[in-house]
Amino acid sequence: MTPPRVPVHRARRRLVQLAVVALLSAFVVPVLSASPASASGPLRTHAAARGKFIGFAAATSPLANEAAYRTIAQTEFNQITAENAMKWDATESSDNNWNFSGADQIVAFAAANNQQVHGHTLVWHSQTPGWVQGLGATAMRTAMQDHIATLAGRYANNASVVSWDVVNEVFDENGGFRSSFWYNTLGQSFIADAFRYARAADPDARLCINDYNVEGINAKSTAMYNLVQSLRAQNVPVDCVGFQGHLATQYGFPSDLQQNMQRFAALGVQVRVTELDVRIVMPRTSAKDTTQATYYSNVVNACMAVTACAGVTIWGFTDKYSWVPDTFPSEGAALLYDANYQQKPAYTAVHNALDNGTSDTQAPSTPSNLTASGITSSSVNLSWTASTDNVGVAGYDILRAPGTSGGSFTQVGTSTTASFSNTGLSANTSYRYQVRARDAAGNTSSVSSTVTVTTTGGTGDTQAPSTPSSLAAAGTTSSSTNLTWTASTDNVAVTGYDILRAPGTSGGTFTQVGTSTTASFSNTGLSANTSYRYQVRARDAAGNVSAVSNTVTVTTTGGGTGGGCSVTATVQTSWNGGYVMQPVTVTNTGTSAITSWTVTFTLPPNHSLVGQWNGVISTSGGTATAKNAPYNGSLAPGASTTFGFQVARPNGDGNTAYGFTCTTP
Ligand code: 9MR
Repeated sequence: MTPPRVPVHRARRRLVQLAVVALLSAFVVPVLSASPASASGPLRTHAAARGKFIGFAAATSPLANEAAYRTIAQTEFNQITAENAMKWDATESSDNNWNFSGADQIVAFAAANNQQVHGHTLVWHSQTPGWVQGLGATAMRTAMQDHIATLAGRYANNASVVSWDVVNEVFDENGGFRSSFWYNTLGQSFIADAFRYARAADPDARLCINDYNVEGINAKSTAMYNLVQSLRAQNVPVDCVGFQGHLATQYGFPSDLQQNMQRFAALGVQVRVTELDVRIVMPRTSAKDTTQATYYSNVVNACMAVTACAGVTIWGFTDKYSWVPDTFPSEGAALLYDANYQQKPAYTAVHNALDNGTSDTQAPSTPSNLTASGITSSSVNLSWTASTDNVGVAGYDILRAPGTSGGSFTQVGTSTTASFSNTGLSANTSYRYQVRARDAAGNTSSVSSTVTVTTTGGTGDTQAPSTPSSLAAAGTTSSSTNLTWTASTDNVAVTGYDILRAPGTSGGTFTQVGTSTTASFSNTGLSANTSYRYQVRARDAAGNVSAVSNTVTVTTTGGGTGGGCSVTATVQTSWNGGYVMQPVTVTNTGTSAITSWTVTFTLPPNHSLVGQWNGVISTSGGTATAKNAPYNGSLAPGASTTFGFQVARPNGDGNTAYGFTCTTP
């Protein structure tokens, strides 16, 4: 078990903090000269090459006023979180009295520098004004809904803002719900409500639950795991889990961070490190710098090793601006740069973990000969001469500005070939286009020449195709189904159909799973013994879309019969009073696929199950029965899956669970 850490969050008044900062800064003396910068290429280049983001929490004042701060912010990072500017007290200090200045400032900076923004945070017990805290249940829920709708809604169509912390820090250290004014007034339903309101406000944003001291496998992270699992089972739109990562060298590194992220990933959510910093007990020494650097590389390496980990956000980058000394007066120096913007060993550690020894810093050549053709009242086809690159061109960004001059270029699409069709334009309207090339390392070329396009008059086609009818499914196997429908008609011509699918027999949302140019579609890659709902809609060349067809529900067949299984169980960690068994590995030892498994085992007297993941465990007396989770029952011959659980036991009792046997189904 990770040793308990001092809670990292203290609610404080901003004014008090500012006073403390002023007081402390009178005593700040530079302690160490920073290590020389040996690393090549900025952090963001290497992160992008690995398909991840590397971000920082931005403070609005230096972002506006300090060139040195701005330069590092734009050069090194491809992701930004507002450290304070998007919180409730900053945005809606009294009911319906909005201030977006700081939030807009950060979003504009990110857009100008091709950085994604993670919104932080919609619902939190801290930094929320008194007027909210004092409301009765109905008014409080309404205030929450209004706040989410207005704030997340403001950026819903902004390409830079891609994700939100919907709820922040809802657990206490023992894994119970935090006794906040939210919980005390509304009960735990405020969490599901917040996610549903956020999805309604911005249907495309990735919606996260965020907390601290959940980096390792412990009671708090297991409570979070169980909550995310149960919310998703109820179709509450939780897409992502944020591990804040406020670490301190004196409390040890949570060595099961990667394993913990992996178990969340198995729930189908994205994971991310949202607020990383590694504080030390002052003063700095080179030994402490080295330990700190190791913590930073461990975190980055864990994220790199977990496919579902989107990236790492550091809670600031310079020790000049860090929350740590305000809250822990004898601690600090938690970030990558010292207070004079000199890189520390922690910077090099992050760089090397991202770089992984393979750095490509050469940008592709500039795309040339950009031309427009096939201009209609609502679309244009662009083509250009392909770029070249020392490693390979990974794709092109398509940029567009309004009118024939002025305005700014923003990205409207990407292409992996040297052409792009831009649809959804207004009739009789001018647009300017440019393209730039990127490579896998995230190096971007200069932009091409500009081409100006004016769409044709509004005599275009505005009539949608008729609705596809008689949608039916046939030939359903354990992994596929064939759909057919009666073709639509259109005043010009039907150009294709969108195939939409929702999970289960009710609930969930329909998302597009394919397209077809004929009145049939075969959907493969389905799970055995599983229900799905389908709809189709038709489109024409002008982008007009029909209503959706009738819904057809399909249940796939079982995935084979028979097959045996084996189980091996490992004690991952134990302490006086408890232990974690992980991984418990189930293997299909038969010759045909299985679709479910059951593991039984014995808990010694007075042992009780306190947490479980990737399986559904019930107990009766000392006998425990673990069945597969909905997503890990299907195993091909020879394939394995794992689950885990945590047990509490009497102090001084060294026994662990035993007698594991596996059967199918
Ligand atoms: O870094 C933030 C600091 O400037 C604020 O004064 C403080 C107020 O509570 O919040 C800090 O950021 C917190 C983040 O929003 C949520 N997780 C813990 C962070 C550190 O306290």
